[in-house]
Amino acid sequence: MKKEEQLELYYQMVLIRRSEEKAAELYQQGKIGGFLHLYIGQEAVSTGLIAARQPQDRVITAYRDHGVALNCGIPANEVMAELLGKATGTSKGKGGSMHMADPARNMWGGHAIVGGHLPIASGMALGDQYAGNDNVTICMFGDGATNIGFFHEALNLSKVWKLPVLWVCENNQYGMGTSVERASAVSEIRQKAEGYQIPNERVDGMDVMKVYEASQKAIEWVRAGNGPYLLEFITYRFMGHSMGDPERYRDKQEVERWKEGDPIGIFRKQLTAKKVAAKTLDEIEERAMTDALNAVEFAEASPEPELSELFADIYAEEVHK
Ligand SMILES: Cc1ncc(C[n+]2csc(CCOP(=O)(O)OP(=O)(O)O)c2C)c(N)n1
Ligand SMILES: [Mg+2]
Repeated sequence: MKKEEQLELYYQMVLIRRSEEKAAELYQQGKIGGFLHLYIGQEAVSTGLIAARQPQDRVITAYRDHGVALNCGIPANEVMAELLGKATGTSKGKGGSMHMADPARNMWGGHAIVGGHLPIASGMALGDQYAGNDNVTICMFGDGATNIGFFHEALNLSKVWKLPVLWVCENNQYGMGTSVERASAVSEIRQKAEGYQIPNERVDGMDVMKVYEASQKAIEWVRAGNGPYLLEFITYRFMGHSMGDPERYRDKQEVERWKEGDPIGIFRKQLTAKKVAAKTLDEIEERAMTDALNAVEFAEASPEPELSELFADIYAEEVHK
């Protein structure tokens, strides 16, 4: 990857971090309603993964979706406005934190039902296979989702029908307050793909370049018509499951240990070793901060959705007319 592209990835990772830090503040001020699940600590996964996709490749994920939305090219202003429930948000302020979406950018959401979007991913891949194009569907989900029936149905059909889908498990060690060891019969999530004879790989998810390389190989393998592939990225969320999590299930030392391997810090060291000046990286960090602050300003100044919008964009529209 060219140096400029690497610097762009650095920018994206810092933008996610700064935007979410601001979002946490806004949540505490009562300006964001509902749940807020932060991606802080996991930035390398979606940043490296989505950098490896082509624009025609579809991305679908769970509710921890702010970083994914930014990586897919949804402007920070629209992500922040969505968090505040404003009409200028990427889902017109009617989706909120868990439902960031923009089909024009091939970002198919933001889904709140654990595992519920996996069969949707198989369906999208089936649609592309039927249409005869070479799009790849990239479906991201947590370790917890792999204990749900949807996961097994979706993986099974994807193999039976040789669907062009890349399954991406973000193993951040916990599903809410339950560790992988306590919830999953196998500790290596990738082993679950073996049951469906889906080729798979376990990769360090704190190193954006390793994520990128593994993702690029896997995406092109799927695009070549070989059927599904599963990647398991080992990562960690630095914050609670959602805002207000008392975190009684893990000790502070464990969190501190993982923070020593901060994906932004790791990437900064790698770039510095490649002779990128500290000043260049500092400027990128400042730009990300400015963009996050501008996004907050834009979101706060934006209008609420009109009442007339209440029944627009829902299946039951006709019934309510
Ligand atoms: C079907 C369903 N069951 C339970 C929940 C409640 N719930 C929300 S998040 C979550 C944990 C999921 O963990 P994981 O898939 O590892 O994702 P992470 O939060 O770690 O990103 C649960 C059980 C839900 N949203 N949907
Ligand atoms: Mg998890």
